Amino acid sequence: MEGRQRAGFIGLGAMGEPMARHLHRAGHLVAVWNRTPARAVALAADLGVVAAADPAGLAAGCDVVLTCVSADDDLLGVVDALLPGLRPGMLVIDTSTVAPDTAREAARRLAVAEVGFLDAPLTGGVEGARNGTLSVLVGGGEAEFERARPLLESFGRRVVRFGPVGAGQATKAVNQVMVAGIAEAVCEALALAQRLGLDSAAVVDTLGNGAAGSWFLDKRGHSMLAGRFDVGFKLRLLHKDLGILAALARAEGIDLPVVEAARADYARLLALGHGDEDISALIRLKQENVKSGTLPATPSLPVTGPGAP
Ligand code: NA7
Repeated sequence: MEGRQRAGFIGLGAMGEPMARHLHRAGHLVAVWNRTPARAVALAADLGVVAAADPAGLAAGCDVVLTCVSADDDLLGVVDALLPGLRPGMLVIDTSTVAPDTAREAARRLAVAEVGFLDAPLTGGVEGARNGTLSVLVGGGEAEFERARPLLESFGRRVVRFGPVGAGQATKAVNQVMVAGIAEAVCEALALAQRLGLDSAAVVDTLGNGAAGSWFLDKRGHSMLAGRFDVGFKLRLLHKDLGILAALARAEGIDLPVVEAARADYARLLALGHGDEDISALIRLKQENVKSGTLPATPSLPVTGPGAP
């Protein structure tokens, strides 16, 4: 039956590992592969599935292969490594965030082997992956989508097809503009609350209940105020997504100023060695900005010297 397709999972990182567990719970998972083998060996032992020796070996025992790797070149490398093990009629579903053009290129390479492809990037973060409450943004053919639906619903609460291959990634790009902009606003606001000497924990709880409420403020407000950036979404990955958006803006001949500002901030944090921290580590820069005098030390700071009124 359709719901019992044999699935293999490639890329057992922060998102992939919990998603593979959901596929297993739903009865689909038969094999896993990860570039760093220890992760695959540990999960396979835990779940009683096969730890494949390589992507082609994994493909040989599956009907559907799901991937969740870091970036564009990683995905295309995995697709190439899968090809020797794929059979006509199989389906590859990529849940990584890559450029729409990369999704279309992966689909082209797989079509040569008569293998279907869906781009299926995710929103909902590591918590969403653990809880099986992700939104899955799908691009690809309707028949492939219906075939994939039971697998995607094992970890996705909302599974929506937006159009042909690439449309899922285009939708994810739209999402990342909002993710980046909300992070800019929340981190800037909480650094200001600290600067003004407010009870910033009470600010999070109280303002989070009103028009300024957001997933990011709710889930990351308290941890960023405590200086904890170990949970969640690595900022190097958002920086990568903002690069995808910058390329989209160039291709469309438009400006995305929110994206440009956020991209510059995350480039700075990467250069400072914070790439593996959660995106809420952006508050570090907002706190520094305050210290370096972007805002006056107190609202009533006396102004002296030439030109003073
Ligand atoms: P993580 O936790 O950094 O995990 C990335 C995974 O991708 C991890 O399993 C990596 O293997 C794997 N990876 C990275 N590069 C490659 C290459 N070249 N070949 C094979 N496997 C690779 O990221 P997340 O799980 O948070 O995010 C994954 C995607 O979802 C990303 O596109 C996000 O933007 C959204 P490793 O264990 O390091 O050997």
